[in-house]
Amino acid sequence: MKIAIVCYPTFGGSGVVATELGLELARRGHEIHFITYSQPVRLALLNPNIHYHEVHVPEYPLFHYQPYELALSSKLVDMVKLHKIELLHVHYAIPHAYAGYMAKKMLEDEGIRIPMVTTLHGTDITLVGNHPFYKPAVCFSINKSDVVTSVSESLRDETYRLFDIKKEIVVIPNFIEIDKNRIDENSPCHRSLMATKEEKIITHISNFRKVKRIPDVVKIFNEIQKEIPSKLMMVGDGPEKEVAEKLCEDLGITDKVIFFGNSSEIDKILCYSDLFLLPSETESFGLAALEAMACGVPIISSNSGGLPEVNKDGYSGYLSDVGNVQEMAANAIKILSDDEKLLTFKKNALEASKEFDIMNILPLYENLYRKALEDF
Ligand code: GMT
Repeated sequence: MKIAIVCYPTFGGSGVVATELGLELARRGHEIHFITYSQPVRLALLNPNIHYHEVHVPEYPLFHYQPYELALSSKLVDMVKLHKIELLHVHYAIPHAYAGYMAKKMLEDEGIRIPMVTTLHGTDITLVGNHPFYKPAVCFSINKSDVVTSVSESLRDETYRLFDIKKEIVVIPNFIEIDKNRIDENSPCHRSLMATKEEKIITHISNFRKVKRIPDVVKIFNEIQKEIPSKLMMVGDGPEKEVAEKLCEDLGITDKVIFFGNSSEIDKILCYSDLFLLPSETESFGLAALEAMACGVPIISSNSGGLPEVNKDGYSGYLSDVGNVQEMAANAIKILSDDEKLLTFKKNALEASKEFDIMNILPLYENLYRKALEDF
């Protein structure tokens, strides 16, 4: 199949999922065209089936806001015609589903019909899309998509609750390439660079937005380090990073916390991590948690959104109510203070991640595309 993938090219989960999906589809012989405003961070163009088309938005002083949707839909029209693309798969409803629908309509005017699959990822529904200024356009473009998928049951239910959706929403969970992430016993882990033998390593990876409850990460760690010698690895960047740095200073734990910034080598950090913290306010899935689990790292998370579908309470880690820092810290200490228990949780985390192996999930997308093309 010839498929165009529209996504955000950043470190965010939706862009990562879209890129990994495209890469695996290309390995399986499909022709994949990424259409976005810069090269996706995880995209290596080393496969003849992968094409990348950049959307340029010319700056014009009249515009207070440059019209990206217009440039994207025009680019989609041009690329579909030039490469005879058969299907559009847009990740993150805003503004991709809207621009995709406009492209479909423009193509229809020229006698070209093409189905559009929209994948909902989370904040496009729960935080941003739900804002009254966007809601009518988001609802419209979801209803106008030919196929709609969501990355968890929780997100599907939230979408039905928040919007007047008339279409079936198919749940296809996020995925991971298990083999790639499995810990290689022979490769050096560089644990000794980060902590002493006695210290446990706790990790958090995110875009440091408010929704991730970054101060809770620091507060949970603060409780842990009182009981267990440990270090906290903070990976990623965003508006709450300075807040976290300040809090570490106030709590007198700066020497125990390392801020890495954005990294494309998270597997290397996860390989020496003992525990992963994700106390988010809401999380449609929690791809970062799944990536940690695939590296054998247990999860202490909130129980909001789709997190219970990924992190199995009492098995791959523990779930607590949002904001219950004391319980999260107590559960972390319970796992970390007993080496045998820690080992069991590490094995369980890896085991639980296998449900989301790309080899199980990718055929679901392939079948969905085939059906979309047949029904169209
Ligand atoms: O919040 C993030 O981590 C970024 C955001 C995005 O749009 O890229 O992530 C959302 O999509 C991911 C991939 O499907 C999910 O794993 C995240 O849970 C989801 N984030 C939220 O729902 C807050």
